[in-house]
Order: sequence, then C-alpha cells, then structure tokens
Amino acid sequence: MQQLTSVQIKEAAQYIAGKIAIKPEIGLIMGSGLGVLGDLIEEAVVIPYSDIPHFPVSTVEGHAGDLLVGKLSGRNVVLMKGRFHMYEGYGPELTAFPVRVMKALGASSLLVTNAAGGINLNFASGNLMLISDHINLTGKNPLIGPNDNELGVRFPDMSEAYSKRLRGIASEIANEQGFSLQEGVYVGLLGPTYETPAEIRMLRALGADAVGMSTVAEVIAARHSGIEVVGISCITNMAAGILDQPLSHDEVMETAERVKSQFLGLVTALIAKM
Ligand code: R1P
Repeated sequence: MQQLTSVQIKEAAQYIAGKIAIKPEIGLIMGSGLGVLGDLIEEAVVIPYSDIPHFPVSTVEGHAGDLLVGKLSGRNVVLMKGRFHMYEGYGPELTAFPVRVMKALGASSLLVTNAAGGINLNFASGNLMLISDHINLTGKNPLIGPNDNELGVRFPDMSEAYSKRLRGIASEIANEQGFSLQEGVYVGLLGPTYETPAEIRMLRALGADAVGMSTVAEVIAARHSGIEVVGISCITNMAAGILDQPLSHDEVMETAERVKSQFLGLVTALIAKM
C-alpha cells in the first residue's frame, strides 16, 4: 500500500492555510447526518474537498464534502462536514488523511462522531454513546507501509485511544445537561452491508456495544500523530436481529436529525472545554 507522504500532507495543509486567517486547535469529524454542527461555526470559511490537493471526495448521503474552518464555542476549529469510508473504495491511509492535515494545521485534539448501530441491549435508538475504546475489525490499518518518523512512531500505543480526561469532561457535561450518556466500545467494520444478526451476536460476545463503518482508521492516525481524541456515537438504530425490522440509511439519517438538539448541546459544551 502506498502511504501518503508528509509532502502531500503539507501541500493540502498549505492550501487550506492560505484560505484561512486562524490556526485551528480542534479537529471535528462529523458522522452521517451530524454535519449540522457546521452551521454553528462563526465566520466559517468553507472549502470544498474537491479543491484541496490530494483530498478524496465524499460520495455518501449525509456527508456534504466540505471542510469548514472558524470559531465554535470560542475555539478555533476545523470541521469535516462529511468523512471518507473505506467502502467508498478509499484505502485506510486516505480515509485518515484529513486527520494528518488537521494536525499539520495545528490541531492537537480531535472530536470524532459517527452514526452507529446499537449492539448493547440496554441501548435504544436515539441514545448518544461516549466511545470508551474501539475494536478495529476492518482488517485494515492506515499505518501499513513504511513509517514516517516525522508523523509518529512505528508502534503507537493504543492503551488510551480515547482520552480519559476528555471522556470525564463529556460525562460531566451530560450530567449537567440532565441526560444519560451511554458509554461503550465501538467496533469498526468495513461495510457497506449492514451486519447480519449472527455477526451482531458475535460482536456482542467480543465486547462491542455499537457498530459502524468508520472512525477506527481516523483514530489510529490521530493517536499516531499524538492527537488527543474523544468520540461520540449517535445510536441511530439498533443493530440487526434485535428488533424485527430491516436497517436502512434513511433511518440512520432520520434518527440523527431527531437527536440533533441533544447532540449539539453536548458537543458545543464539550468543544469549549477540550
Ligand atoms: C451507514 O448508514 C453509514 O452510517 C455510518 C456508517 O459508518 C455508514 O457509513 O456513517 P458514519 O460512520 O460516517 O457516521
């Protein structure tokens, strides 16, 4: 596999830096139907992915395909309104490329969000879940290939992939705001098929609480880069075999829309304290 080089990262970052007047400190990656956070950014500079050197483009509904830079909750942020998934045909190093670019722009922490299926039987559609850890079952890793020591070490530690400090802050905010934030393990699969009921039973036995087709490659690249990570899953549906109904991306989008105000309340408060 061809690693994207630090030259390509710098070219993308330089292009973006030339369009903005601030230095982003926090990166935000928005999951399916969750890009609405971008509407709250003040003095937003909107850069279509198609304009950024070496950037892929978004092909999935609910992923707009714009990079937004501006102020949110008093912080300088860079927000991905739409992310890249490996099932779109992009390699793991390309799905994680924007994280590298965020780091090159100055980001030292990352809030990653996603729409996920609930595996834990105590969850319900519409719950928000703080990601405590992940299981990478994609069979892929963005760090395959020669290691660039400028970016990070060959064998990154993943024992606290999702920052304890930031998780504590997120839990406190949910308490203050009076809702129960679920917490659990996100398992990342390749997709694009939703899982079978047998696969969901297996994933539950493995210790997963929620399942999706993103996030793990981004978080691996972030940790490799020394970025502090916090993750929130929106449980947009219960996973296959739990309820007697088929799964659809329409339902994912509808639920994301339904929980919008609780999601925005949590993440805007969290960003202020990151
Ligand atoms: C399936 O409905 C899509 O929603 C989730 C899955 O990963 C998949 O892409 O999207 P995000 O993980 O990008 O939120």
